[in-house]
Amino acid sequence: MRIAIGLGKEGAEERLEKKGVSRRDFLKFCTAVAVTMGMGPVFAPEVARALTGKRPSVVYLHNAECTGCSEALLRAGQPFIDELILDTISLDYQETIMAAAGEAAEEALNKAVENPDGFICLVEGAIPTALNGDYGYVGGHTMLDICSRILPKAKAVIAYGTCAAYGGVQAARPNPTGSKGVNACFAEQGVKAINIPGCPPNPLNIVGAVVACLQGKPVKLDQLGRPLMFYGESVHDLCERRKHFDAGEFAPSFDSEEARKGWCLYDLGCKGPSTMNNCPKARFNDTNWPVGAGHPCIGCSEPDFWDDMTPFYQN
Ligand code: FSX
Ligand code: SF4
Ligand code: F3S
Repeated sequence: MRIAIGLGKEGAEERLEKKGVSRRDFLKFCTAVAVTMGMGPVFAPEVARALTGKRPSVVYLHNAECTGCSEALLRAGQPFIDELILDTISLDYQETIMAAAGEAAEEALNKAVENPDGFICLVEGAIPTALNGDYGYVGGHTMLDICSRILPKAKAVIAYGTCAAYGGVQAARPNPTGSKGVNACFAEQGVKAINIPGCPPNPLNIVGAVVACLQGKPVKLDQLGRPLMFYGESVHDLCERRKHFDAGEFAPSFDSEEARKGWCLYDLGCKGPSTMNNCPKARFNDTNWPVGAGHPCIGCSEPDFWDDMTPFYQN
């Protein structure tokens, strides 16, 4: 059966095919996004339409971080996720991957921000606020200044990664750089970012959030600004080892027969019970997730996890 996905008059389907993304692969990816968004596979055509309609202007800002979030997105298993993101949105500014440098890059940023149709801003990394932002510069401007100039003008702001959402490793005690997440920094300027935490987050969650923005649908958030469609359940409640937890079967060591048999990793430090995320369902690269691979959850999508969830291998 041929499913009408209505890829629009702009020829997005052709553009993707030229880059080696078949219609079938694209639809499979849209199905995974729709399922992750909790809408079910039948909504794949709707996701496809959102991703291939009018190309929205996107500005992607980097702050204090390891850039693992970008890597997770660009190295995702689906060979086309980068094509999809880079081709079907108009990524007007991205410091890590853009060809432009120096003044040309600055100009690209200014132009994108003045786009009369507006722009979506993705933010990666925490914002160093101590010493008036002196701990982090891009192109001669502090990250603090850049974000406070750009974010209030965006149609939507998405804080991608635990660092952008809550400060992450940069904000770990004693936090000499005064690093903070986007909402902690800019709420007073009217910024209300959607948080997609994880260190790094699952790319399906960021694509799902972008799709929701493109569809203009209200995104229901929890008290920590995370979309309930991705962060509404705990890792523990979704975990495939949960039956062993309930039966009191705990692996005594990483290299034990019990660990291999799928027993619960709680005694080895697993923080799944206090972590809200969909990792067991939305596996990374459609392959696996930490606990599935035999490593305890370290709570990487929770605020202050470097302080509150450590030591990682004890409970
Ligand atoms: Fe943070 Fe992203 Fe962890 Fe790294 O940039 S969420 S340190 S994976 O890369 O911000
Ligand atoms: Fe919960 Fe972790 Fe045990 Fe899974 S391995 S059931 S997340 S404590
Ligand atoms: Fe992070 Fe735990 Fe998922 S460590 S990737 S929230 S399983």
